[in-house]
Amino acid sequence: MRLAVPIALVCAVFTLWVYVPAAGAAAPLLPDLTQETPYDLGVVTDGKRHHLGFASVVYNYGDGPLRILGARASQDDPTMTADQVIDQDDGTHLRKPGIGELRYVDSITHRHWHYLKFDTYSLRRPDGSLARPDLKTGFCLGDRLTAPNRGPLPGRPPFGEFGSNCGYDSPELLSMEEGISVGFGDDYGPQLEGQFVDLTRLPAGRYVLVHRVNADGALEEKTVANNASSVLIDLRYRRGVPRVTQVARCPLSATCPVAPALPRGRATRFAREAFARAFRSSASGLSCSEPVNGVATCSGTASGAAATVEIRYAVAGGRLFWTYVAAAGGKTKRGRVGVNLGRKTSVPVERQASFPPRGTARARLAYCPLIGRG
Ligand SMILES: [Ca+2]
Repeated sequence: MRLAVPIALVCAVFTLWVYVPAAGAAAPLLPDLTQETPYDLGVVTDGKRHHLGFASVVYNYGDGPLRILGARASQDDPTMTADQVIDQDDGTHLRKPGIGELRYVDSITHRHWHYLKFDTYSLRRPDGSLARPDLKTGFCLGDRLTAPNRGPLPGRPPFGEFGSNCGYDSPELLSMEEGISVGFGDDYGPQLEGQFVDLTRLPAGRYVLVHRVNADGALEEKTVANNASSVLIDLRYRRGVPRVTQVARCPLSATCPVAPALPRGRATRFAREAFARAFRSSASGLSCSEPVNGVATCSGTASGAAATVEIRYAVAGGRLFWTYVAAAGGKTKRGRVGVNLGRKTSVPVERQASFPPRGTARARLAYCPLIGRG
């Protein structure tokens, strides 16, 4: 674990926390932030500009709470320096300093302290390159909803420890605590401030909407393997207005679609079809070995000679295929077959007269109907 033990950085303002050396016998109770798949997608358009909105939620399925403590020396400093405070199983705490900043946001719809860059949203091309960036500025973390039951959570308190007003209407504060208790989550509805990406002038095609928590790895947690989830969309235009279809959902993956496991039986079925496609004839006795690293090698006979077929899944351009390399009679043929990704969902489109200019209080009002949220 990369925890520092900043004895010299103990802040006299906070007498609640006890600092102990990391080498002690106590075990840290780390949070585990889990990024859920983006949901409630919707397009808002005025005919010229188009925003793809979405809801997001992060749960804590760890052993201890995510506890973020911000502090500043005086009100002259516009930001608080944020530390992560980690509970330990003996009741003491560790502190990881400098994990980010808290900034007070004062607008029509926001009057509280935001932890910056907790969660990031991006729209990416199927090759992973960035198509549209994150527009979110910060998060007011809190225990806003109960996490779905996915197994024992010994650290789950009966009630959430953290509120969700984040120092509402209190710009004078010198310290601020935010966080997410074990077994609770922090959610944000679509089209709130920064809960969208800008589709304007984006070419038609397939894109992956990726939500990733703790993207910079500043927060200590049990694992980062569950920190990203994504949705594959298909973007088209009709009379200049986007038509977005949700093609696939990919929990716990930053890429979408994801190639599924290739069972031996399915590989054998694909191999028979592949041979028929390649040579317009059937191979007899065709059977496949157990796939290794996603590749199945299959063999049989055709017209009394050896026939082989290699099968694997492949993802290209936001589409899922199974591919083959078939060989018989001294000839080798390659091909790929598209896989239906299942039910597609049309993303609703809402029209509005116009978008207010960016950066104005009125613009924030359009996307942030709830004071005290976001
Ligand atoms: Ca995690």
